[in-house]
Amino acid sequence: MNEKKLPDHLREDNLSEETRTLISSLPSTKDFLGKIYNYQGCWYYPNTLLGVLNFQKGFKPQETDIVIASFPKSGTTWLKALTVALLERSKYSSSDVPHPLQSDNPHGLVPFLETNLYLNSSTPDLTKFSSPRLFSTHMPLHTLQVPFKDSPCKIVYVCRDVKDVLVSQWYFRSAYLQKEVDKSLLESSLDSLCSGVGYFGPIWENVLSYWRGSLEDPEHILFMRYEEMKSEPAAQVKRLAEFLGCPFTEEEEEGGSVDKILELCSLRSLSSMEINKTGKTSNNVHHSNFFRKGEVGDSKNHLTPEMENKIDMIMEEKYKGSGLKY
Ligand code: PAP
Repeated sequence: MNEKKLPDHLREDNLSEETRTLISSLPSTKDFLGKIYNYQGCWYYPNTLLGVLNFQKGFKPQETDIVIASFPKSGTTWLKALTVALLERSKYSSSDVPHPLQSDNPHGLVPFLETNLYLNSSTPDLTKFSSPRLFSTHMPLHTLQVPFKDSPCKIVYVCRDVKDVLVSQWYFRSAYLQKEVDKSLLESSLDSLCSGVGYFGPIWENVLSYWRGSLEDPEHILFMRYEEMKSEPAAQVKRLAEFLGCPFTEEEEEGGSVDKILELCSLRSLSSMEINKTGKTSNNVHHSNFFRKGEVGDSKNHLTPEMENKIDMIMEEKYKGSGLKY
């Protein structure tokens, strides 16, 4: 694979000699894209790892910060859109004013700490963010919390059935590698997910870190599930609004505000916006790649019963005793 074609955060061309020396002592291995390193229990491609280190070194939290967290392909784009729509709803209640979601992709509005903002510097310019600042991450909770220690910021995590995450990851990877969706990439993605040795893996540790965090500190960490957002969207969006400290008023509910937000952020609406049909992220990923089917259980159409069983068995063992059911 030609490195230049890969999105910036998956490459290893940002590293200074100093960082190379620093990360050379970390456990490392190779996956289908290149070298990955284990830092604080999680695997990263080199440029992303530099972003994590930059973030831990330079980030200064503010009390009102909000972080959207997830394992990749778990519903991040949707949760970002919903959060923006909730927080901005009073400013854009009239349809004459263009909504921020119409001028940028949710990933542009809520950038990733490690793969966007801190990818190239430990002191990025954050002055364009107004309070509450909205950030996102795929890092596990303990890594995120290093600079956020003792900060009352709010973290919203979205979790999704691992089998659907796998299928979504397979399609996404095929798109940015500009390859046909072929079984060999599905198999290597399955191996990496099950072994835990893959980008942001192990998925179980990522999920469990936020699950436990949400049980210990429910005022600051909200655990959401993609499947519940699909099956009871209004209840889940109200739950999110309450957690973020901006609950819907009776008047808003009667005026249909919940449904308007759900409609604005639906896959159909977002994917048909011009910005999401034609734009690219700062890391060079087509916005359209973030929108596919958005269904629960699509894995049934792609995974063999053996593949499903393998994931279910590992998941059962990993989540055993945690109280987390899937
Ligand atoms: P990311 O981690 O790269 O940001 P993320 O947004 O978490 O990706 O996951 C993409 C999945 O969310 C896709 O699922 P699929 O491949 O199974 O279809 C995508 O279709 C789905 N998705 C994106 N936007 C929405 C939305 N508005 N409503 C529901 N699902 C959505």
